[in-house]
Amino acid sequence: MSCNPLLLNFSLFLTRQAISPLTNLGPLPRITLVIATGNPGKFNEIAELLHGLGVLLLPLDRVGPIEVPPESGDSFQENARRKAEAVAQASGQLALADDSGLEVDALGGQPGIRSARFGGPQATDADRNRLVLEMLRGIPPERRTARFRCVVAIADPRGSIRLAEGICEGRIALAPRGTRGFGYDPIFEIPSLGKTFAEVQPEVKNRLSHRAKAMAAARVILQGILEGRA
Ligand code: ITT
Repeated sequence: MSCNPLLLNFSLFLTRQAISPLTNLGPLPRITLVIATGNPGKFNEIAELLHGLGVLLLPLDRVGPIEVPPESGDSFQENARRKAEAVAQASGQLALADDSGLEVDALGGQPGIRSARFGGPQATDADRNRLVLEMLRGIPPERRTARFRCVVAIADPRGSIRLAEGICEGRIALAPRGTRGFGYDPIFEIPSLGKTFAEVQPEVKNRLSHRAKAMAAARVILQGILEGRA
């Protein structure tokens, strides 16, 4: 039995728009986006920052084993682009990758693009925080300026790539404080709040952070894709 493609398209359109009478669930998301990160802290923040956009988010481990290339580029842009492209190619889906890190002025911008590997492959977040504090020993608060930088890449399996960037200025605390967040959050202080990112509620970090700024621009890009403009 053949099916009229116009009817099929129309019923798909209805399925996507309507509330399901069977389950009472709302409209189906119109696009699927693979979040190309192995870092659960990042995934949770990205999911929160894309809330309400109507996009189905797939964690990397739900699209099968995909080899993400090593971060061997010499910029956040390059690394984000490589991760997103590799995942879009391997999954056949739109993919979003985030490459981010901490730049400490008194350390000449370190750890920078090596943020995830700072202190060696076995180092934990706590080890990396201790290392940064150790390297800044004796440096007064006014010279402990730093920023988080985040570059988000959105790759289409057909090869198009879009980038967005966000920066959050702050300074390195004298000791770790707080238990929320991940990575360098316990030592990254927002001067206007007098608190580290690990001391504030997730909503506050998601309003001020480098990732929040990059994802605000990424939302506009995704909105364009949803509306067929990009
Ligand atoms: P993926 O590459 O799988 O996404 P990753 O942790 O290796 O995960 P990056 O290479 O981008 O990610 O490294 C970024 C590192 O910078 C991350 O491991 C943290 O240590 C730190 N970082 C980035 N954003 C942060 C944030 O919002 N709060 C605290 N630390 C952050």
